[in-house]
Amino acid sequence: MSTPAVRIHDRHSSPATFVEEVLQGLAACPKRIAPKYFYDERGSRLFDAICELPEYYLTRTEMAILESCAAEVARLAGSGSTLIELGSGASRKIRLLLETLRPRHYLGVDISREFLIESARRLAADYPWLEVHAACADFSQELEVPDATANGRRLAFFPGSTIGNFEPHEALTFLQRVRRLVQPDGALLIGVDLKKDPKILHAAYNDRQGITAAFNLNLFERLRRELGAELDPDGFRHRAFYNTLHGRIEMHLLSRRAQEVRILSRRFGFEAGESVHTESSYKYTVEEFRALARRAGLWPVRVWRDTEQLFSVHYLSAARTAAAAPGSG
Ligand code: AVJ
Repeated sequence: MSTPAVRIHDRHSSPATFVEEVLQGLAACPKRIAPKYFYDERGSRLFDAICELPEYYLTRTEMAILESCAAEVARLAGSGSTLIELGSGASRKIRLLLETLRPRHYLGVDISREFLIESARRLAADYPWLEVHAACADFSQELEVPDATANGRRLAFFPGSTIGNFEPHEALTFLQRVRRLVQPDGALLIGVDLKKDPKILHAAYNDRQGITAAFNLNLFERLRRELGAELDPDGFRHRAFYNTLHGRIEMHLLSRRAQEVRILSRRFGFEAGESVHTESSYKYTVEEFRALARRAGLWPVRVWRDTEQLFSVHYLSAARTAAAAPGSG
């Protein structure tokens, strides 16, 4: 059997950026590295394993919601559209929508190139009627669609509560960018984790099997593998907690002792207990998120939640529609 056709479109995000950001982030106070760098191939696989964890309710809850709202999304979006999945990863969630939605084009956008292409190939093999495109891009930059998909109404899909990784002002910028990407008649379907009992949140980011810890620590493994960093991974441990004031989970790599890390002849001193902030995962109430979306010019049309109110999926329209009138959804 021939390899299914996937059209690949590369964007920026050169390896130089990784080095530069790491050196800059470790020189900063407090130290930090952006969570987008978790997702090399090993990191992407570890993240897939996280999604299967009993404590990590996000993935299965969102998938159940998507299953139950697919028909309504199809009705709102119409068929023959261009479906743009942002941060597509393993592209499992999109499968819940494809049969019902019947888009003409699918465009997967992700920073992890090999992983992206592999999943796009599988999609193309499983949905022969679909035109599959893959764009390797860092969506903290301006988003564009390849010319081949330029026609047709656009529905962006941003699942997994990845929006939570952005600081609120960055989330606003990102939503504005998505609005430019999908307009004039497009929409965004987005998964957003909800504020809830911190105990549930804490467990989700401190799983008993230590997969989240391995995922977090893989960032330092990457520094060793890719940048030749001199760094003792056993000298650091995973730390995750809910910051109530900011409404976010924070992940850190915590130094167990005073030590030094060397990368390309630069030295970074750590005190015992000092950490590198590797991720923030913001949680929103439905109203908080709607307010943010409106500020970006995206109009809340519908929201779906699970019965336990753990997770939300919002359908936001770039144009004010009858369905988006105040009080609906
Ligand atoms: C992919 C950003 C949604 O914040 O829950 C999972 C990443 N980090 N476990 C999240 C993650 C630790 C995840 N997001």
